[in-house]
Amino acid sequence: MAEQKDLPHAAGPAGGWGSLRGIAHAYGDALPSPAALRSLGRINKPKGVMCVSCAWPKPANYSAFEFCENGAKATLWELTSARCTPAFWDEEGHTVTALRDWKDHDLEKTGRLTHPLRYNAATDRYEEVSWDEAFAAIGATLNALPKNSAVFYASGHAGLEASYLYALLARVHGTNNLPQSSNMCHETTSVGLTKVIGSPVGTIVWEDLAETDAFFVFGQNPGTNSPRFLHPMKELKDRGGKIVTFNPVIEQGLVSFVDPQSPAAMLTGKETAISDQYHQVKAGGDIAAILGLCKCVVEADDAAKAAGTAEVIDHAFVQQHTTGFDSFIQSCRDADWAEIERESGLTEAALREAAAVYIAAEKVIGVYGMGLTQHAHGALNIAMLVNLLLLRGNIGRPGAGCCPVRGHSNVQGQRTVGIAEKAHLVPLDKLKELFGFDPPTEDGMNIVHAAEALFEGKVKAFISLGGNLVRAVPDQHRMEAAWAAQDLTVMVSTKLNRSHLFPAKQAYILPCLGRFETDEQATGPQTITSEDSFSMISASIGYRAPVSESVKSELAIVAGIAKATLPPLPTLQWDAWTADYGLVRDLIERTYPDDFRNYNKRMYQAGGFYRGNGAHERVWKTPEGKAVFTTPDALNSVGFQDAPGRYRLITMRSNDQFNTTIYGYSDRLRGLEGSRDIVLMCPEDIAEAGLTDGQTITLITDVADGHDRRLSGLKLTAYQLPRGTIAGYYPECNVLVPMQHHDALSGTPASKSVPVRVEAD
Ligand SMILES: Nc1nc2c(c(=O)[nH]1)N[C@H]1C(S)=C(S)[C@@H](COP(=O)(O)OP(=O)(O)OC[C@H]3O[C@@H](n4cnc5c(=O)[nH]c(N)nc54)[C@H](O)[C@@H]3O)O[C@H]1N2
Ligand SMILES: Nc1nc2c(c(=O)[nH]1)N[C@H]1C(S)=C(S)[C@@H](COP(=O)(O)OP(=O)(O)OC[C@H]3O[C@@H](n4cnc5c(=O)[nH]c(N)nc54)[C@H](O)[C@@H]3O)O[C@H]1N2
Ligand SMILES: [Mo]
Repeated sequence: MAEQKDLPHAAGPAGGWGSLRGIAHAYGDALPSPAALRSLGRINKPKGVMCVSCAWPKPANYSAFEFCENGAKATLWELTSARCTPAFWDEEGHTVTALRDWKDHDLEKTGRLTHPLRYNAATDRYEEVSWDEAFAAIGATLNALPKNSAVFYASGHAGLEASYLYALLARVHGTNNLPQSSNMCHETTSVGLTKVIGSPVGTIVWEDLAETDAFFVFGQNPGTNSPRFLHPMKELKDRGGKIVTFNPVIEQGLVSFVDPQSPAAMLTGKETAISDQYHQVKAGGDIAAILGLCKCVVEADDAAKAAGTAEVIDHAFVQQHTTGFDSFIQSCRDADWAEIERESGLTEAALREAAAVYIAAEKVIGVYGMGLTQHAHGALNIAMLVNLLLLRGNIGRPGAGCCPVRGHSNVQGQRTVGIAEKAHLVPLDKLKELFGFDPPTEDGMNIVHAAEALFEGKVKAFISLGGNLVRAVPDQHRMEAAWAAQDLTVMVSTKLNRSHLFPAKQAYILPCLGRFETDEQATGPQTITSEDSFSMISASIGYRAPVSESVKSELAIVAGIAKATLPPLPTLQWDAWTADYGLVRDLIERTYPDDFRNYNKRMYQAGGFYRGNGAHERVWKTPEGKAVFTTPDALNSVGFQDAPGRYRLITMRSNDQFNTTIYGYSDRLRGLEGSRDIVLMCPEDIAEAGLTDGQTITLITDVADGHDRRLSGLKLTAYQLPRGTIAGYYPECNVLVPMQHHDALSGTPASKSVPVRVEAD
């Protein structure tokens, strides 16, 4: 366990009074109406509203306040009473160009968007436009362009119904260019997990959390990004289970937790220690670390065999369910501890301690997030974690499994219902049968492909269903220029953001309802559904008055664009579908009958309904028909060589943001306050580089590809990190990430190890 007293910025526990202060602070800043606070009680309840924040599931037996600090912040941020009306653009200094100097926080703080807007290049401002005019112009422009020059992006916000129709719109238009935010996030999981266990998503269900003996947590930060996960973690600790964490940064949520929903804990300040062991692996060092763990398991199994005691490897499982075992085992035996230590930054002794917990636990859940996915060999990171789990049969039995923690509340579900650039993931024959058109069979572009095509001027139109792509992707400066050079940008948004400030020749901002608002259509109020990290699908019903009479639901906007763009096939019932979302759910059920059986009824079940997952039942949908052991061909995941003066930069989230939405400047759980323009480095590296704590520096990307990428004015901040690993905030650091620096298999940007140099300002 790393020594807390060594931390230059020791912070209080996750949860506790600090989290209530965090919520109160966001409340003060986000200006919600008092009724907004009452909305918190409706989050994640049956017939309530699914939290707009992360994709952590809601339990069937929900507690009175099934929300968390950051869910509350996201809610209050959406329910702000501030409005960004067309009058905003009449004010002095509010030109698009001038607004580029504003911070992300200040842009979104202008409040909810209330009217459809069109960019006017003559005044350099957006101005109000009617919905009909906007739809007609968008349709005409899309139809004048080559079909494959249009891209239909989705961030993971919109519900399953709008998402299904959005994918249908793109395909009837003639393209599979349907990238999604998961291309920057868990695409490594979709591709990497599918390769080794035949499932693109996690294998555990809610009940497994209560049964497990240990969590092994790699590169996921529940305290900030999925705080409701801290409750099952605390429960595991209360029943004597173990948590072992691998993370270069000491994340307070993984150190200790005070349950803000427990009056006793709040009054006594009783902290639950979360991690029994905290291993500060180097950024990109997980492959070596996990190889070390597996080496210990193999050794223990050999010893057991020699001593005639119970086997450590589950050989019956391995025999029946896996392939590739012999080669992998050989690589464990061959692995050299000195190399493992050098590549992971961890000692053999520390890894042996972690392996002892793994071996002693009967049921283990492997948890991971962006710390594994966002690397040049991210898919190998995941395959290594799966290797570890497979050795002891820890997939597909109660209390055990693989748990990727997803990001956006419906990011997984959007992929389920057809937002996918890969044609083979979609039942195209079903679409043809249902709608009578020939869906495109050629793969579309993922985010990296789309960005590269933008740089080459081949993409001419970008439609965004939510999100802030220009700010979220790598190579932000190149993106901004290329984005603005297009013929058309259309952004379906709730708040103003940086992507709006690089309008194409024709640019529209189309404001949509938030999830808390009543979605009143011709047949009455509508329900939407979403899918969480555990493949549970549940309903969400808004009940607050819409922010303005001029906003539309996401589904109505998609239908509006579709009607204005596509030929009027009799099978395309855009008006009827907009009037009754139940009809869209019927279509989803007909397209995916196994997953969505009896959809319109089951969506109201407490906790939602389970879509099912082969790997959970030990049915492996891989080409081999088995789970696959992967022999590593690299010992770190960074994809570049170490060199003197070259650091591995982690781009991290603060406790006061949701992706590019910045609530404030308090990263409370890391003890960092007041500024996001900082870079963290360990004291030894600061000294060796001849720098001093507190001085301002420039980060320069250490890649020789003809592009100069740098970020200046960052305050160097001494922090307890492994040697050679430094950290700065996402999205600010996105100017530094080269577009070509991504996971080899899935294309997920390698945002957790960017090669950079440091220069004093
Ligand atoms: N409040 C809040 N909630 C969110 C979000 C948000 O921005 N704010 N974003 C949502 C989204 S879209 C997503 S995808 C999830 C993201 O949630 P997470 O997956 O937790 O993502 P990050 O915070 O980017 O990084 C996770 C952790 O990886 C560690 N890490 C970095 N590099 C390495 C490495 O090489 N190895 C290991 N082992 N660890 C490493 C970092 O220190 C960090 O603690 O959260 C979702 N929930
Ligand atoms: N360097 C670096 N880059 C990263 C990451 C990283 O860790 N490091 N993380 C990556 C990850 S995991 C992700 S998921 C992406 C996120 O990328 P995106 O999903 O594109 O970005 P967000 O910041 O989530 O989008 C915020 C905007 O969404 C809009 N919005 C909010 N709610 C709604 C809604 O209900 N409906 C609609 N239509 N719009 C809404 C608002 O206008 C808001 O400004 O960023 C990626 N980029
Ligand atoms: Mo994400």
